[in-house]
Amino acid sequence: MFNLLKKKLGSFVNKVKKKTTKASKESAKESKELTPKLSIKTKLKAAITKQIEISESELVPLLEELELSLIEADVEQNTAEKICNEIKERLLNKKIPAKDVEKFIKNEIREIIKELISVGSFDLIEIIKGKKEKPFKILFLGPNGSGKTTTIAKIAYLLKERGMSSIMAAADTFRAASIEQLAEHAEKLGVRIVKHQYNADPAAVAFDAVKAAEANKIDVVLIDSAGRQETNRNLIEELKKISRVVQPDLKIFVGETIAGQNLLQQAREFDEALNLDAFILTKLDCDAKGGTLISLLYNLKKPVLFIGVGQSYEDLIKFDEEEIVNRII
Ligand SMILES: Nc1nc2c(ncn2[C@@H]2O[C@H](COP(=O)(O)OP(=O)(O)OP(=O)(O)O)[C@@H](O)[C@H]2O)c(=O)[nH]1
Ligand SMILES: [Mg+2]
Repeated sequence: MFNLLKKKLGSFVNKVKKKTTKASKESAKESKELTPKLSIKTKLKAAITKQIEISESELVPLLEELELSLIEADVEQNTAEKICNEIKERLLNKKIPAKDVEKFIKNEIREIIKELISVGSFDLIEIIKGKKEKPFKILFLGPNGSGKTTTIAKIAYLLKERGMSSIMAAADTFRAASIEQLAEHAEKLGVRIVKHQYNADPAAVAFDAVKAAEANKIDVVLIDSAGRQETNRNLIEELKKISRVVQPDLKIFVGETIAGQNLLQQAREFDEALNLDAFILTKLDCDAKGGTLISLLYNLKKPVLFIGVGQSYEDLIKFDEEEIVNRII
């Protein structure tokens, strides 16, 4: 009896401890004010001119703090450093109103980051509608487990909502149960699917899906592909072959926001081999801070078409750079 009580009390204490450390971590995050420590000389000048110019020595600690915040939010390390250097160049010796310095600087930083990651996106539905000859062909590719198959189902759902037809190509003939997984989505969504046997040539599956779309006047072909543990050479060759055979209108990289620092490297390798057109990033609902998006946009300069925020078909939202930057700063 006593032991049980002790056990219960112990777990209660642990829970409280966890909560308070979480709370103190959060307040530590909140206490990152990004406030420059102004020198007496700057303050005096401000009192007279109502403006300040932040010197390098005042700016450096603030930028160190910012770099840390970016890395904590999963921005890739070199990218965080480059962004901070850029901010330093732009803020150094800039005339700032002496009132609300902190608010002004935070806004400036937000605006600079937004500008650095702005790549000009496009609307997928508009682009599809804009193509004269049907079908519009999209190849989805990316690392293992990143959400390619689920995202294809979400896109098929979206197209249906917008009154467009689609057909799925089960061109992941590699992973066990991948064909059944896609077929299940196709059935639920009432969408056609083209599939072959496991280990069949993925390019042949994609080719047949395009032919079926042409014969049946289907608007869009959604081509699934295999993922591997790393960007394995065979996979890259396989994807290149699909690309050669069906000439997709878009090659979309599907990556997970929770992949953290690795994501940029993965996307770079796929991009070098296949010349990507756009990204869809998944799992932003899984406690991801979103810094991975900043790294991709800053370095690869390709639009992010959608963000995955859950496992249901509706959980696909348009990317909003404002919201991502606000999540981080
Ligand atoms: N929470 C959440 N889960 C997601 C999201 N997108 C995909 N998933 C889940 O992630 C897991 C992997 O998704 P898949 O669609 O099978 O990923 P894949 O890239 O096709 O995987 P492979 O075919 O093995 O390379 C599944 O359990 C999905 O339900 C998302 O936006 N949020
Ligand atoms: Mg898959």
